[in-house]
Amino acid sequence: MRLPIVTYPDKRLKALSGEVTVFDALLHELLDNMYETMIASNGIGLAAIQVAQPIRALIINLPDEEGVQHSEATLEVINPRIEVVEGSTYYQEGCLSVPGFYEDVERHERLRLRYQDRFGNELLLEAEGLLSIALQHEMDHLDGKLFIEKLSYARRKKFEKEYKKNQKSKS
Ligand code: Y12
Ligand code: CO
Repeated sequence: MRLPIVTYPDKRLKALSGEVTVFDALLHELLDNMYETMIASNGIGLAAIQVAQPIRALIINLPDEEGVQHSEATLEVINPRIEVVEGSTYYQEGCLSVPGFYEDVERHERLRLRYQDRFGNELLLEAEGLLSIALQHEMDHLDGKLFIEKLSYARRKKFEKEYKKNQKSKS
């Protein structure tokens, strides 16, 4: 089932999401619905809070070299903890909760992550490139942070101007 996406400036996006303690069918249904919602919206990453569920769960599905997203390539990340970070990189980010706005954001280039899968199994992941960036973007959602909060003062003003302009053109 496709779920409604919570968009800026909805206050729910500022919530600190709570640890997942129960790895049951309800969690699996939420993850499946998040996947359907993300793919239907042309997304590559989604955190549970973006569909109004304040739990520490996120999914990522990066396209292959031909730009195709395969369902079996979906990474489901529950209760992530970053252990080690290295380097710095910039990438033009977008977010399904901030539609129509893209901006360069600085992130760690590589990271090591401990997390759990949908069954509660503990896993370790070393990530770099786009996967590392996507993980950091989605993990920020778990702490109530949006990528626009990482922008410089000037770029944040640019965002606010564009946002107001878009709102006006809708009314
Ligand atoms: C690198 C940077 C950011 C991430 C986080 C995941 N972000 C997304 O999946 C964003 C997707 C997105 C899709 C949109 O829809 C279309 O392009 C059709 C969109 O909508 C508009 O711009 C109107 C906005 C964002 C992962 C890795
Ligand atoms: Co986002």
